[in-house]
Amino acid sequence: MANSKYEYVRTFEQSDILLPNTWIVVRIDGRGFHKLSDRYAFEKPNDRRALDLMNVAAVEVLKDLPDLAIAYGVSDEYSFIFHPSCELFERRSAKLVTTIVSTFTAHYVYQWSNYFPDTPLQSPYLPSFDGRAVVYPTTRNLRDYMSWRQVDCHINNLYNTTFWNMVLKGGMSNTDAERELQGTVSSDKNEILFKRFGINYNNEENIYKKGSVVFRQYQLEETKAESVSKTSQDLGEEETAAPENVSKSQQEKIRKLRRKAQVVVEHVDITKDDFWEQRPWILSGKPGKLPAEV
Ligand code: DGT
Ligand code: MG
Ligand code: MG
Repeated sequence: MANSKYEYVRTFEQSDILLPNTWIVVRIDGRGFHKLSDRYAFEKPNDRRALDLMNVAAVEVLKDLPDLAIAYGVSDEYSFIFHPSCELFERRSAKLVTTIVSTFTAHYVYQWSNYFPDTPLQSPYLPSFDGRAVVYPTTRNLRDYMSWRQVDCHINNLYNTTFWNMVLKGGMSNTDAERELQGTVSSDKNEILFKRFGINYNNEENIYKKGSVVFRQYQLEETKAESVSKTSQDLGEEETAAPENVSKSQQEKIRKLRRKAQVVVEHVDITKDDFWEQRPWILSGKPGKLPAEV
């Protein structure tokens, strides 16, 4: 086919292929959710409906994209993780990010009325999300990224829980509460919560304290601590120099196996080894055993 004289404009396109053999993290974040949460009267500091809606949208994204290994969500953000072996969209950043952002937003809007039946969405106050992709070369880096988000969740939730109790139950002004909390450490906040409001922070719900982890469920494996035969190894870092060459048909087979697994949402600690050791399929990229039929 003859090229048209306009064809040259293609040469302006720039490659955005992400570094091979690295973990890809696509983090999306609600745009202007401070305003949106006011507009639709989200409960403070945590609105269970808003979090459940974020989670249901994330589950749909994982179902739609079997290449995703795991996702982690807190507040108005979600991180979606692709394994280093992922070749989806030839690892083109814009394709990966825009597909995740639009799939997530579509499901968020589609499901809105199930979670907020009394406050329908109204234009121009419509939810939208931005997104970016970052690559991490080692499994340690990826785990540190996940830990960073979960520790952030804890720090923010302890602060917000204390702040909103001081304002809503304690009758303080926003400025006074903010001033009093300046320079406090977590034990100070725990003490304010307990002494003034009779709240033991440890008893708060895990979804608020730990955020939400979304992954495919297979049979759990024993942890290293439980296993006496295994020697201690460091994080199971893959030592191969070259990316594993997986054929197209093998990739399709793995996708099919992944589609059979149930996608679950849990509110658990992902900073410790246990979570990852019990679910080796997340870091290995190889599907685990489906739970035995009952
Ligand atoms: P951005 O991301 O720069 O467009 O701006 P925002 O406004 O989305 O700010 P961000 O993402 O740093 O912070 C998230 C906002 O969303 C924060 O102001 C509180 C609000 N938000 C998220 N989840 C809840 C919730 O469960 N309840 C309430 N009341 N607000 C929430
Ligand atoms: Mg935001
Ligand atoms: Mg945010």
